[in-house]
Amino acid sequence: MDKDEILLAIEHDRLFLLLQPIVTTLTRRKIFHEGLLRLRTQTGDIVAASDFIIDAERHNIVRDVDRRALQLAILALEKHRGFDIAVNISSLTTADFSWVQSLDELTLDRRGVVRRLIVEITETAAIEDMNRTLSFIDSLKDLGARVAIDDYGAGHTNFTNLNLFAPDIVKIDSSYVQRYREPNARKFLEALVDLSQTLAFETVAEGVETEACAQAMSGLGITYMQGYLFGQPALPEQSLASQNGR
Ligand code: G
Ligand code: MN
Repeated sequence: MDKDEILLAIEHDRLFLLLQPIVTTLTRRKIFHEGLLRLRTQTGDIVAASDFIIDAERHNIVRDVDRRALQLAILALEKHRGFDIAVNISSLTTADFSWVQSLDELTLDRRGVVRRLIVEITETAAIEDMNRTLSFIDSLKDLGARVAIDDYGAGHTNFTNLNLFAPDIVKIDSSYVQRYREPNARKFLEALVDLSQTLAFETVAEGVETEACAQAMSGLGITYMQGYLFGQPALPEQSLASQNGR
């Protein structure tokens, strides 16, 4: 996608968030939602974040996209009280303190909103520059936001990093979740749940599509589940119609 198409979409309010529910494993109550960014083109096509973020990075405008996504999340948090939202940031933003500054500025007079925000950082981005990531995470926590490590297990997984990052939540990559029957995946899931108790983080199983998988996650002691079994990404009004909240 070319640069102007993305910039115009930001300017003309054609970026929007779909929300996908995340439920507790024990009661299947919706507890928070992941905001998934979409772009509506001039001709009305809908493009998923994964299909234009790379272009935004290449054109050096991913900052603008991530700042807009943050704005949209804050607007949604204000409009729909009683539940929390997780936003994704690109790997470049993981080292961008001006994004944290935007969060600070956008929420100056409403700090309660920040406590309902979870920032998802992918493991691969997080380990690119450890020191920078650690201070980025610190500054988010200082503001009262929570931090989730996204797609955990998709990269070069290293349990030591989790100790350093001290995340609030670890989201387990769907590749491990969906292979729960295989001994290797199972061992990984068990070890991670063990570690979650030692390091006091919560866990999300991503990509839960079947009841059998949900039962397995429950048996393992995973805290939350996300996936098509519980809801597709949908417009906030739709997604929240059946919400439970906190
Ligand atoms: O990288 P991240 O985990 O933020 O990506 C979430 C993506 O996974 C979204 O594009 C979302 O639509 C997709 N997704 C959500 N639930 C499921 C699921 O149950 N199965 C599959 N295959 N994809 C899912
Ligand atoms: Mn995510």
